[in-house]
Amino acid sequence: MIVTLVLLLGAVLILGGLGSCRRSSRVSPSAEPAERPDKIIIYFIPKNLGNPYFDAVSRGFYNAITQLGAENFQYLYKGPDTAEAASQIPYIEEALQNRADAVFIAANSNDALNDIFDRARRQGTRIYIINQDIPGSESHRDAAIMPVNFDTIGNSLMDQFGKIMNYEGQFAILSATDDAPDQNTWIDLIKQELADNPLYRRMKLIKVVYGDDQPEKSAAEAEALLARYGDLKGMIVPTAVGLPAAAAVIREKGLSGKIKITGLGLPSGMAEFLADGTCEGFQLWNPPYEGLVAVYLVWAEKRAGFIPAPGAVFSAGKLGEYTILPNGQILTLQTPMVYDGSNIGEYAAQF
Ligand code: RAM
Repeated sequence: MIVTLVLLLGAVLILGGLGSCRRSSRVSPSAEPAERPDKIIIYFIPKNLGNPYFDAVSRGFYNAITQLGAENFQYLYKGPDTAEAASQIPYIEEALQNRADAVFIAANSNDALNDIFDRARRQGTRIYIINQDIPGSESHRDAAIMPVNFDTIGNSLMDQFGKIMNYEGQFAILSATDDAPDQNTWIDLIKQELADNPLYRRMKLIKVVYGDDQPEKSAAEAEALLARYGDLKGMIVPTAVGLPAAAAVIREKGLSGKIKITGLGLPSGMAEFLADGTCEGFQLWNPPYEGLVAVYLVWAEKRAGFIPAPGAVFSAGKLGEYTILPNGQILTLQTPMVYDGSNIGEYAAQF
C-alpha cells in the first residue's frame, strides 16, 4: 500500500496537470462516483507493484492519455505487492464499484480470476489481459494485448542462449511465480525448442526455480542454483526482476563470463551487466507500447464505437493500426528485440 501511494504521488508530481491522477491518490478500494460521467475510467492492474517492468508499461498509458487529452480520462495504476491472483481481486472489485470502462490486468493465474472477469463483463466493464494472455480461459476476457507473438519466444531465447553457451552445457531457468501464465508458456516453448532442435542436443535444462518477481528471492534462488549444481554453465531468466538480480549474484561471486546468462529484462536494469561483461545480450520488447495500445483501444471504443472483435482494426496514433487476431490477441510487436552492446545505450534511456 505504501508503495502504491508513493507511485501514485510520484505520478501526480510528474504529470502535474493530469486531472485523472487526483482520484489515483486514494490507496484503498472504494466506491466514489466518477468525477465526470463522460470520463473514460481505466484501471491497469499489474502482476505486482514495485516491479519496474510494469512501471514502464504504465508510462505508455500516461503517454497515450496525454496525447488524447488528460481531461478525458481517469487512470488508476493499482495492484498488489506480491504477484498472486487472489490479491488482485480487491482491485478488480474496486474497478467494478467505480464502474470502470476497462480493466487491463496482467493476471497472475490462467483461470483463478474467471468468475470475477465474468461478473465485470456482465456489468459492461471490458476485461483486457495485458502483457500476456490467459491460456485456456480466453472466453473470460474481451481481448489480450500481447508484447509480441509468444510463439516466437522459445526460439528467440534459445537462439541467443545457444550461441552464448557455445551450444553445450547444463543450464537452469530462473522464472517469476510458478503460476504465471506468460512465464509458463515461455518455459514450455524453451523445452520444446530443446527437444526439437538438434542444435541444442548438448545442452541440458536441469532445473526450473522461481524468484516470484521479487529481487531478494530471485537472488537467493540464483545463489542456491550455483551452490547446488557444480556443473551449471548458464541461466535463462525471463523476468525483468530476476535477470538483473541473478546477474548481480554472478558478478559478486566472480563468475562473470563463466556462468552465462540471458533472458528477458529492461535495458535500463541490464546496461551495467552488459558493460562489465556479465551478460552478453538479452531480449525484450517495448513495454510502453502495450500501455499506449491499451488506451487507444478504449478510446476507439468509447469515442468511435469500435467493437473489439476478431478482425476489427483500430488506430493507435503514431504507432499505426492494430488488428484483433482470430484468437483475440493484439500484438504490439511481432518478435522480441535483441539487446547487446550495439544498441543497449539507445534503449536503456527509454525503459
Ligand atoms: C517480469 C514479469 C513480466 C514479464 C517481464 C519480462 O517482470 O514476469 O510478466 O513480461 O518480466
